[in-house]
Amino acid sequence: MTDIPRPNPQMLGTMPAEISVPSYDREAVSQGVVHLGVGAFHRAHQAAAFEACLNAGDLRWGIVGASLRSRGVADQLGPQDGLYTLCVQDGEGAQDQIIGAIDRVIVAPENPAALLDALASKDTHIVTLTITEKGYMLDPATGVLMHGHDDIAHDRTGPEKPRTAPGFLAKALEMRRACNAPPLTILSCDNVPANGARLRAAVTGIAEGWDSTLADWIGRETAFPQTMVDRIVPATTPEDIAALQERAGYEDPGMVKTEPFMQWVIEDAFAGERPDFSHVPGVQITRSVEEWEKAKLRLLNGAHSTLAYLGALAGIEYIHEVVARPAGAALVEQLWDEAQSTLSPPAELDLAAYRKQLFERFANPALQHRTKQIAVDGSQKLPQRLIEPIAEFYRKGRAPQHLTLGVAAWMQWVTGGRDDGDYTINVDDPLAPVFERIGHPKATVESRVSGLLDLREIFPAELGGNENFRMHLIALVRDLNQQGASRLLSGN
Ligand code: CS2
Repeated sequence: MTDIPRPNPQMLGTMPAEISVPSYDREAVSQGVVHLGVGAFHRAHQAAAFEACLNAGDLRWGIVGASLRSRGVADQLGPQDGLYTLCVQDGEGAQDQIIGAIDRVIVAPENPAALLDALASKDTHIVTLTITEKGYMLDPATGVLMHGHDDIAHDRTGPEKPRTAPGFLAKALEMRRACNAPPLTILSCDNVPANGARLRAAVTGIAEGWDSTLADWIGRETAFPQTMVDRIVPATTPEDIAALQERAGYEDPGMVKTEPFMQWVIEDAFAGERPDFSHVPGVQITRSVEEWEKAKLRLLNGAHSTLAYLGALAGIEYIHEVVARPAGAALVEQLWDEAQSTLSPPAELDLAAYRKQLFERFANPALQHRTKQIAVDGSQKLPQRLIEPIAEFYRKGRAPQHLTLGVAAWMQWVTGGRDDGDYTINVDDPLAPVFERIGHPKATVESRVSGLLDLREIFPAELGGNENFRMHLIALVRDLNQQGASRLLSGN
């Protein structure tokens, strides 16, 4: 039996033509980018955009990746010299590309000094982040830094070994000031509203605890443009790795699978050197990102969360299966009608075409995007996806039906205990212990709904204390509790 090879630099010259490989000399690349949170999303999104710049001959944009928690990605990519396969899957087949942009992966808890050095290096011009909503250490409803959190309290002492992304950035900026490094652009690439401004607030919130002149210097010298990122990237499964091995002849545990669609809208507010993104499909540089972001969060992510909670409660494994049901498809359109009425889209964004394309993306059967994957971390996601548009409805004296159903499904998921098939629900969320208390075995629907509405980190007072909203949710959660979510999705 011969050993199955892993991706490696020697194999790049002999790849079959169907698999594209880096067209540049990897040895000649300098690392202009440091990325925090080198998970699947980064590898399918920003890394693919920087790879396009490298393939176009601009060799400043190699990436140093960092994991802030586990060493999983370092273990996958280390033996592969940073190489991995991006598999773009539509209903028809897969398009495989070996990406060479990632030079190495640093595991921050094991080697914080290496990460600080990379962030402070004069070659580094751009830092990108995909650390998920909870990585910002901000109160989800208000965006204020969580001063009470142990890791923030630790990082505010100015330690040599920070623990959080804002802590690493503040420390590295202090080092850059000391060595006169060129201005840095820090691009938050998470689905967080006003992500640039929020990250700036988190980083300066830490720095000003040590030295107020540092916070001022960061304000002057560092750019935190707002961005909107979009690409559906389901978790890679052992079956995906086996299928790639079957067609390509190598084993790549670092592979990522995604859809053809990709969008990255970046505010035109860089501080120093930047790549020429004009030739990279899907990347747009624009003066204002806000309305793009709102449209994406409320249409794509709002529908995603609603379908995920209802689907997961009903025991439906994948998003494409939820929208394949006529009742699931109808629900998406009704929810979009409500969400769309809260938007003021930019002139270039044709919402009818956007919705049509989005529906096709949800329906892509090749992606196998798990409802339970999207159901993770709802406390961090719901405010911007569903709760803000609902609050806007109530401010105008109207009560939205379908957006509220999304919140009710989440409430049932986090405090109902069991799904329609009577399986125990495993809630994955930073607030899971709080949800467990609220959803204790003797809790009534009323007490569950009221307990959740009292959480000010999720519901602003104007909604949490709104009696009409509470009654509406109680009716919806009671229905889900008694009749199940399957009934809603089967249309009976
Ligand atoms: C999803 C997003 O898991 C989730 O919460 O809604 O990751 C979604 O797939 C991306 O935002 C698409 O760009």
